[in-house]
Amino acid sequence: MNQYLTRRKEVAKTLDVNGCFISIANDLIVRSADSHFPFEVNKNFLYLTGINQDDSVLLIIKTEDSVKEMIFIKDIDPVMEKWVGTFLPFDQAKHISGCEVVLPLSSLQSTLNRLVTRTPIHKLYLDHHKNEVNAQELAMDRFMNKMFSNNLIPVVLHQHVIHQMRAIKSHEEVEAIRAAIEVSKNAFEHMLRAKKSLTHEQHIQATLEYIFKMNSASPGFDTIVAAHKRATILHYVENNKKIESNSLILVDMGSKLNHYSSDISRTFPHQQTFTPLQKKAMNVVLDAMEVVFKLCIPGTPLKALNQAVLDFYKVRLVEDGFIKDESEVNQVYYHGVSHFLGLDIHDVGQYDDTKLQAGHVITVEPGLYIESLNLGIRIEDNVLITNNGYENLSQSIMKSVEDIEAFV
Ligand SMILES: [Mn+2]
Repeated sequence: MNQYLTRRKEVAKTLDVNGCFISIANDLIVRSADSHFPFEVNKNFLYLTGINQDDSVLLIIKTEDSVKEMIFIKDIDPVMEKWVGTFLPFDQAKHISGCEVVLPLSSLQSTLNRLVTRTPIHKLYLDHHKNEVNAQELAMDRFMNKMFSNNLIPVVLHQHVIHQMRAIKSHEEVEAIRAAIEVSKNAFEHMLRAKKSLTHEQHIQATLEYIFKMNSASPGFDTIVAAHKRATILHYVENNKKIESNSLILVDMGSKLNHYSSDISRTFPHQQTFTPLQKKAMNVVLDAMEVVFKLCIPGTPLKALNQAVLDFYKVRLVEDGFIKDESEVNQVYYHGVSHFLGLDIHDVGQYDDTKLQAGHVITVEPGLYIESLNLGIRIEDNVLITNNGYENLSQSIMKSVEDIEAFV
């Protein structure tokens, strides 16, 4: 069965009778004058339909004796097609989504009116992703204001249901992530081979992203290339400084291929080899990864992974002389060790009180950041939780001191 159809059937099971689920693809956002930002599809909508076109709408309507699905896509506009390219044809939308009813967007309001009066709909289930109660206006807000401006039908938020589904990856999704990781691997190795001629952070970024592009991939997030003390800034994306000799370079990159992203961090020396201090610090972080890997089995609370890193650091960093007292750990390690990975980089899923399950794909990314030593290290792999443990999907991207020195 079409995977999108299967997923929609799962969503339908969670609706009450006379309920209508609504998911929309997002609209285009104006950049300036008549130009728009590149379209970014709502990943839940993509997950449920496979359709990647702005202004598309999915309705799932459940009544006493049936479930109806409808997808609305933009009416074909031959004039606009000459400017912006072909619109998704209706038969193709049907084929991709496995949904038999694909209608022009211009008929949406009348369809909604009919549903409300004749079905009748008693509850709207919205796929609405807000991070904060008063967050900026999103496409769903605009949609609801336009379509349901005087609405008295109760609304419930239903995005968490799709988020729970998305957290468990299918075989096809894991393969897609694997393919994205392969591109990041190629990019990293290609960049290391060219390293001698790359004198500035932006040269490294350009070299990595060149390989992404050559493999039909794109950056899933703004690539971070941070040398020297700039690597202690977690989301440093300026990437525009000359690289100091003897410094460490941190790259955090994620090629995105067919909508799925990898998220890989590696740290390597500007010269051919690490200094003894850099080597010592690298090995602390690499050992922290092993501590986390051991916990990557179904049933481990997600929170326990980061706690394990903190517990390990409290002993090891004091032992190795990087901090004087365990209370200083938070000054040299100040992010979480793990997040879900998938259609989004910080992928959806329940973060509080969740336990690892087979099918979760998470990052394992301990770091160590000591500004006074001009030292910022982050090493990040992408891990699939399996029935009895884990598979490190990015195992083959070199990360150890020995492997990197040997390679360059
Ligand atoms: Mn990450």
